[in-house]
Amino acid sequence: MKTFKAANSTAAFAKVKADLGKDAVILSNKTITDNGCKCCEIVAAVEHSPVAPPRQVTRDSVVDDALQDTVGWQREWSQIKGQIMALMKPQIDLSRLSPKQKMAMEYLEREDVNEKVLARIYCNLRDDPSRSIMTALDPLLKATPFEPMNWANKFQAFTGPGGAGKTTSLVRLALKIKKEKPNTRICLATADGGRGKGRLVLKHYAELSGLAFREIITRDDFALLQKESGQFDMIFVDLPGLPGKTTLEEWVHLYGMQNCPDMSMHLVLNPYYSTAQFERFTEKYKSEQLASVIWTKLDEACTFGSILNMACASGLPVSALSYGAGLKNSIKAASEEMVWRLLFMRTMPNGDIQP
Ligand SMILES: Nc1nc2c(ncn2[C@@H]2O[C@H](COP(=O)(O)OP(=O)(O)O)[C@@H](O)[C@H]2O)c(=O)[nH]1
Ligand SMILES: [Mg+2]
Repeated sequence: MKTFKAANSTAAFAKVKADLGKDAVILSNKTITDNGCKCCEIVAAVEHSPVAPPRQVTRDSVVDDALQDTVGWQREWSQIKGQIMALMKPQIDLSRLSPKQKMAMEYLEREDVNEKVLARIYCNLRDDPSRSIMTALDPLLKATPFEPMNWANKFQAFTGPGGAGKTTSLVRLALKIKKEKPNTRICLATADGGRGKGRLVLKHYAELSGLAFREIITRDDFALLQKESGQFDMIFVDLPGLPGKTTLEEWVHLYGMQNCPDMSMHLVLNPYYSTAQFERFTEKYKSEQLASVIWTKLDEACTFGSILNMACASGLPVSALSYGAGLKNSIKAASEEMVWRLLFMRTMPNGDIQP
């Protein structure tokens, strides 16, 4: 049994994993005061349990296991799908398409739309030379614009890799809603206190715009915020970039957010990560609570195929598009048309055309 102290639960948990490995069991996780500063203390241990006798495998036990482990089940299914797609790839015969369809397929490939998605589009087009590329694409991508009427949950949390644009997007979307509906009672909460900068940005804008500000150092603070959530119409939660081996599911458990039905999580990503990196992030940020993807730094990207790839891989809608670092006129609630304009015309959501 060991005690770990750090500025917040994220950092303390990273220490637990580095020291005790992935089988560590958390015995307690509290906010404490150390030298006058609030911080997190986790007590963790590694359990050496006797090896359980092998369970008899029956049809029911297999189904039970699968139902209990929905994430594992999805992973397996996505691997199977990947293998089917790999087998299908040589079957893509562009000469079976009409010249217009073929041109569209070649264009999408140049825009970094991946093989899996191209195979799906091909199957949709193959048997009907008059079918337009847009009717084949339409079912693959959905947008749910980031506007309060579409996102009714009280808690809106922003997750994703460090530097992706979580804090900036959160601030801009919160200020946009405040401007459109000044009576909305908004709270900005940060669980990213450790590194300092994001926390200060959030605090600064909260003070400047008359929004409430809360800090989430451990699960105790989140429980408190849930208790006082009646005071607010919307609570924006800024999550930290997760250290090396920590997954979003582990992190959410650590902060007691897994049983918060009133929370939507948005994954903030840039379109220009490599394929391997996207796969890594899809694994790391997989969660039942993920509700949308927010794409940022569109102004810095030269292809946008990854937006479609991610929509197909995750089934999540796109909710917002960010295309500049400034606070003003740099983020928009997403629509499907905006994404297609990006992909086919390199047109930013504000109408600017990418050279
Ligand atoms: N060019 C550009 N920069 C952006 C965009 N969104 C965010 N940034 C910048 O990216 C950097 C990291 O953003 P931040 O919100 O702190 O990322 P976080 O670590 O995910 O919270 C900051 O310098 C932002 O100004 C965008 O759409 N375009
Ligand atoms: Mg941040």
